[in-house]
Amino acid sequence: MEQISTIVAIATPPGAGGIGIVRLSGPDSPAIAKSLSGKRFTPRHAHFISIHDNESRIIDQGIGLYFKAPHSFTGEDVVEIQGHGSPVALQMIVDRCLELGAQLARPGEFSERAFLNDKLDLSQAEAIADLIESSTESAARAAIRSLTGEFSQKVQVLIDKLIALRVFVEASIDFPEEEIDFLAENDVAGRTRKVLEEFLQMKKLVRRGTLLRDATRIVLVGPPNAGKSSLLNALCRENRAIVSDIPGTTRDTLEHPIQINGYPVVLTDTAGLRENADIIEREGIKRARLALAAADLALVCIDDAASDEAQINQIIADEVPDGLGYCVVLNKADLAGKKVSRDGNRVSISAKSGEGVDLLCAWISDIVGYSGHGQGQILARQRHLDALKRAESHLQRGYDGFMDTGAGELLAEDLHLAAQALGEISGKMSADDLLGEIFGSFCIGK
Ligand SMILES: Nc1nc2c(ncn2[C@@H]2O[C@H](COP(=O)(O)OP(=O)(O)OP(=O)(O)O)[C@@H](O)[C@H]2O)c(=O)[nH]1
Ligand SMILES: [Mg+2]
Repeated sequence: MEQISTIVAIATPPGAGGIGIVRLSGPDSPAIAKSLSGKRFTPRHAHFISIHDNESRIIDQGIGLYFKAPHSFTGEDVVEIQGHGSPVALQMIVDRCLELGAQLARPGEFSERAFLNDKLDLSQAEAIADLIESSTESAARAAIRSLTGEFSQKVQVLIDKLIALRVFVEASIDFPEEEIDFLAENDVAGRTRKVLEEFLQMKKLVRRGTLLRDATRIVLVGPPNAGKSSLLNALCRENRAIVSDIPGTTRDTLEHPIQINGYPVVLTDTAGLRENADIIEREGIKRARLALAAADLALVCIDDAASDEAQINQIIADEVPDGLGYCVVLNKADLAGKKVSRDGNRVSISAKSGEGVDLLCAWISDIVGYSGHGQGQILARQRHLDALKRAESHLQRGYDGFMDTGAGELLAEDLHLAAQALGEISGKMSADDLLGEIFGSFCIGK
């Protein structure tokens, strides 16, 4: 059997702080703690300790804690040394632990061990990383829900339904004559359809969950002087970009993160698009188009007092990449003598006064799927959505085949594959390389 190593890392963020924590996990943790401090740690007791180097000189003083296996984060013997938050002293403690036989932890190795010891499933481990990195309150709340297992439970319910359906389908293959009523074909089809509907709901939830994690990139484009920079300022509620009545004011692209309904968004202001620009502006326009190519959504900003329908259509045809969602922001409603309003993907506003900006935010929320209350919202990753989609396509294929041929065998196999794909979310059926990929993206000490 492979010997389990004892790992060590600084668990607190880099830099100086009031307290810094060195974390050890593995069978040698208590012995290393004893060598460091000269004390034998009692589980779940706070010990005041002096930490010594190999020549018995004091490196630091602090608190030592011992969490005996399996009652620890990783499920192994864990020791935490809370020293003063001096990066140098913390590194000396780590070095001393290495001398005493510990190994430096890889990024995410503590969480990986927690997963391998069944302390967390995969989506919970990911939720820890997401909680630490969350940029909005909604994301943090959703991460906590995923962390406490709400997401895993929902996935498990679906897996259980797939398994129950498979048992039912296989029974109908094995006993086609005996219980013909109970195992009527319609029943199999009806039940499969029901599960497919539940996949739809789950997909919505998970898609919203991925949006919470990854900011939506919204790019503001349009002719010079249309009011793009004014709109950026209105959306961020601060004077971020230079505004002037000279066309061609903005050259560089300018990014600013904001929240809409608690969801993270990154806005990008760009140079006004026009022919006959000077060399610097041309570079700006090139950058605007690059930003647009990487955007999730475009706000096409138009001066409503100075443009006609043909010009609006022209700029959309010329500049908005195929398939990219966009909103025509008819700006300067005050000058055009119009009321602020929202009609389809056209929103009439006045960026200068801020009137109508709420209508635009509502449009963005609706399009991107931010609307609806955050209750029950979980945090999810693209990986989860991919697994869900794969599971759904197995189920759909099985259903279509069953409707065509009435053959339960293929449906049963597809149900099995669907459950397996879903199992990747919690990691109960994941390949090793997938695990390495996921935990490798964590930071050290986690
Ligand atoms: N009356 C009125 N003026 C506006 C409105 N929005 C912007 N402006 C004015 O229009 C002018 C251009 O605004 P900017 O925000 O700099 O326009 P821009 O699209 O960023 O321009 P470039 O950076 O040159 O491409 C400024 O004088 C703004 O004060 C509005 O809603 N109403
Ligand atoms: Mg500008």
